[in-house]
Order: sequence, then C-alpha cells, then structure tokens
Amino acid sequence: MKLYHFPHSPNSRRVLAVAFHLGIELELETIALPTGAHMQPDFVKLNPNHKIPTLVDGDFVLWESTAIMHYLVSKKPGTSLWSDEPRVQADIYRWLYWNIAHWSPACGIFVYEYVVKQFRNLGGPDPEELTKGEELFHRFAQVLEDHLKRRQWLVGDHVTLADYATGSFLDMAEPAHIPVAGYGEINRWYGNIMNLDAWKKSAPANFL
Ligand SMILES: N[C@@H](CCC(=O)N[C@@H](CS)C(=O)NCC(=O)O)C(=O)O
Repeated sequence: MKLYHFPHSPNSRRVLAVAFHLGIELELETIALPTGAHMQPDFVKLNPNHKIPTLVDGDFVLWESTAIMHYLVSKKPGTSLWSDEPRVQADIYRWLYWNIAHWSPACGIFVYEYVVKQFRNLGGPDPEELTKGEELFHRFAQVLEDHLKRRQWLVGDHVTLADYATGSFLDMAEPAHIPVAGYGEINRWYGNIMNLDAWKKSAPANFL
C-alpha cells in the first residue's frame, strides 16, 4: 500500500502512526505541500480535494485520514486500537467525529494562520481568524480537558484510534501557537501519546 503524505501534516501523521502501531508497512511518497505538489494533475486525479493523506491499495484509492485509519485497522482484525464491543466502538466513533467536526478545525485555524500562510507567502495571521480560533479552541479544549481527568486515554484503558486522531494536531502546538499551554490534562495525555513507539516513529525528520 502506498501513502501519499507530508511529514508535518497532522492529518498524515495520525495515519502513519496507526500504520506503525499495527505493524503495517507502507510505501511512502512525500507530496511537498509548500511547493504545491498537491496541485499536480496526477495527484489531483487520485484525490480531487488535492489533500493528503491519500492511500492507494492496488486499484483502490482512499482519502480522508479517518477512513484510512479504519481501513488499516480492517487489515488487522482484533487490534486493540478498535473494539468488537458496540459501546466501545460508539465511544471511539464519538471522539473521531468530534475531532473531525470540532477539534481539528479549531486547531487548523492556527496551523493555517501561523504555518501554512508562511509557507505560501500569504502574509501574517488574520486577527479576526485568530479570535475565531481562540473561541473555538477554548470551547472544545475544555471538553477534552474535563474528559481526560483521571484518564490515560480517551476511551477505555489503552490507546485507540481516537487518541491518534485527536492528538495529532498537538504536534503543531508550538509552531502554530495553538493555545494549549494552560490545559494540564490535555498536555499530560498528549505526553502519553508522545511516549508511544508508533508516535515516535511517525515523527517528521526535521522540525518546522
Ligand atoms: N479531512 C482531511 C483533511 C486533509 C487535509 O486538510 N490535509 C492538508 C494537510 S494537513 C492538505 O492536504 N492541504 C492541502 C490543500 O488543502 O490544498 C483528512 O482528514 O484527511
């Protein structure tokens, strides 16, 4: 299976970490976002959204990081990243959808304003966007912070897809100025993720 990715992309990294966790070897091809490689016609044919990550498995092309994580899990039945228990599945889905709907978009505002715009020479951060980002971020960070009290992981007592998906944006906290510093439980939990071998192996070779 081949994964088109960009090492600094949080959406890519969650997929890569899950592949390492599951012991699935992926052929990696870097799509250099700063040079616009994601806009090349051959890549857009694979993913009309021109976004990474994108997975190719034979004649099957799959985009959306959460769908790709599920596809990888389907290759390793019985993995502890997922569950056969309907309520545990629902709980993992809850955090995966929450991440897509609320958490990643809130973090994404900071990544776009402080990192992507710099890559693309689009000028400095827009204060209105930052205000919107702060509002959204703090609203949802408090939900995560409260949930994590007395918990090591989002669901149950071990790491699941929910942690890899939700944690991945925090890798960008420093360069993107994501205002997570005051959230002790979130930082403790992200420390657990950072200690995982799969997370370490998925790290980009250089810092931004
Ligand atoms: N919902 C998508 C988001 C993917 C995404 O936004 N990827 C970014 C990099 S982190 C990208 O490729 N941006 C290029 C663009 O939007 O043109 C997923 O989870 O895979």
